[in-house]
Amino acid sequence: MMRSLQQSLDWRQEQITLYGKTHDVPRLQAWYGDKNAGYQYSNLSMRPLPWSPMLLELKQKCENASHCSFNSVLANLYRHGQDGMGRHADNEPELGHQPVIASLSFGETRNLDFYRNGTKDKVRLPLHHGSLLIMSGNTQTYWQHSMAKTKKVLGARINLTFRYIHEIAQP
Ligand SMILES: O=C(O)CCC(=O)C(=O)O
Ligand SMILES: [Mn+2]
Repeated sequence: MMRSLQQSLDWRQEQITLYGKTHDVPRLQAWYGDKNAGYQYSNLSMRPLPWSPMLLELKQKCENASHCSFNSVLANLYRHGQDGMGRHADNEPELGHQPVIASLSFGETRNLDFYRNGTKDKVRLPLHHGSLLIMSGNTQTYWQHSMAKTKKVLGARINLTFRYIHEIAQP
């Protein structure tokens, strides 16, 4: 599964602009989903790639396990220990109130750290090959999460986060 996702997904290097400087994000990403599960940012519309049979099969398994339905998946490829993800909450308006996010991990075990807003509380979850993490309820309201980089020499990890993207009214 790991090999086949690594070879078959359409991995892209996204960039981010911070304080006027453009950087590569420290991982590769791919976004798949239903045609109407896109975002609209002013005059820019972002469309997911169409589902592959393997992603649809994994989506079905996550739906069965979570009793929720999903219309898109954001895939992350952490190539080595120097790839990671900064602290954030998945709280975009398109995800709606109390979103359910089903997160599948493959390959190298990496730690997902959760930080309780306004406190020093931190919970470290090692995410092993084949594990399913379901974030739901108030997780995105009261917690942020991040995947720290590490100097350890590590192999690749793939993470699939299945989400339901709502169509939102445009201003
Ligand atoms: O790689 C992970 O386990 C976390 C990914 C994540 O937080 C995200 O895609 O929003
Ligand atoms: Mn996240």
